[in-house]
Amino acid sequence: MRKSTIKGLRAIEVLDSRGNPTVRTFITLEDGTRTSASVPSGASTGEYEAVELRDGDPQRYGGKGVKKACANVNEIITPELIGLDAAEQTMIDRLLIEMDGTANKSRLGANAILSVSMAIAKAAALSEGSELYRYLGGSQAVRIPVPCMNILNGGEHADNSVDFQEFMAVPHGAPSFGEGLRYVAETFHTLKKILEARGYATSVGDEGGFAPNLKSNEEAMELIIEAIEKCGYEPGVDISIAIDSAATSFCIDKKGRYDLKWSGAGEMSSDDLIELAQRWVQKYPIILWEDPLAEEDWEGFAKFTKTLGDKIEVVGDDIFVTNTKFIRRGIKEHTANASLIKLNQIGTVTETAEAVRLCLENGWRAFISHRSGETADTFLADFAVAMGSGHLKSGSASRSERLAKYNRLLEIEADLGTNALYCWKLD
Ligand code: 2PG
Ligand code: MG
Repeated sequence: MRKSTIKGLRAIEVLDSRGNPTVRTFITLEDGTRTSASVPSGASTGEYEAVELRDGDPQRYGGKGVKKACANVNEIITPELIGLDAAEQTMIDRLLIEMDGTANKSRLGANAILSVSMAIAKAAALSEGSELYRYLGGSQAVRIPVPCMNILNGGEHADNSVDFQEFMAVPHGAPSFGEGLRYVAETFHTLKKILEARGYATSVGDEGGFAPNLKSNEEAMELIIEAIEKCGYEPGVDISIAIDSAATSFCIDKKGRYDLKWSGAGEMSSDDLIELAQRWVQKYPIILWEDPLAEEDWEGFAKFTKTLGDKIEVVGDDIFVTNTKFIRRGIKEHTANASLIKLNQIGTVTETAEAVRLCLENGWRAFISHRSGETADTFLADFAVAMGSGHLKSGSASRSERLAKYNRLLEIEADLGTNALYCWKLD
């Protein structure tokens, strides 16, 4: 029997950063290795994401309990996995997919499956005495991602007047990850002072960014640029801005009509939003724009990419849901030039890695992402380094579940020493 043979698995219901139930799975190997993995949960979810199994019992957590998903790990998955070698990640992930048997993991639940898939990877790395990033990525795993720090929140992640969900500070001009993190953490603190001075609230949204009631979406850009400059950094050189519109959350219908309801700016078409983006890209140091249009607006998305794709990174999140089927279509139709990558949108480590590879092999970028509902699990940080995708978003410089990932990246950078690579461009 190999020392990394799976001896036991056990899932329990724990709470995420929003106080909603999620799945944590503990794993034990023959050699005594013991670890656990917890899955995150989104708010602005894509329609075709793998299914997060919730109990639907109104008596518990408003129906959001995950007892069934835990029972699926404990009663259905565990008996099949005991005795298998945790080092066989791909084989075990394939088995999990087969056991579920549905296209969207709705039988066992993607939350159940992913917690097991992640726990297996963590345990195998520990058993081997390897750091997780190295176990998953091999000796090539030396690229630390540029931290895209979401310092201002809107849309469904906040209770304010800003339509676009995330405004991120991107320290691509920094010499190292640690310095980059410092640049954007300082920007975050300076932004707080600017907001205070203008009488705006400095409470934070789900991902730890500020969530003030601004007069317009554009004011968010102005304030961030002011913060960058006040810190002594040059916008566009040291720090640029990335936006996640999360446009599915303000799309009215499948005809490409949108309602900027939070700011009260009113209805807009895909073309109007593309024009707005063109103006903003000309005026502001924007480096990346995620979900500028809704998940069903493939045509608008392609038009957006045709207009701005040579200037900025255009990322599809809800539209691709980390699913190679949709990413493949996107590559063929020039829908975007990058995909967001979220482990729980697809449900296994192997499939997520496949989605990243598909992007990179086709000249696309892959933007590794947390969810708005998170736990202290730092799997994501190691995964980002293993995949060498060059950038990651894990929220702001507040809320420990966000900083846990950034802090883990500091650890990895220290571990890699002079081998660590930090660069926005992949070539
Ligand atoms: C997004 C994510 C993470 P959520 O839209 O990119 O920032 O949000 O987890 O709510 O889908
Ligand atoms: Mg998004």
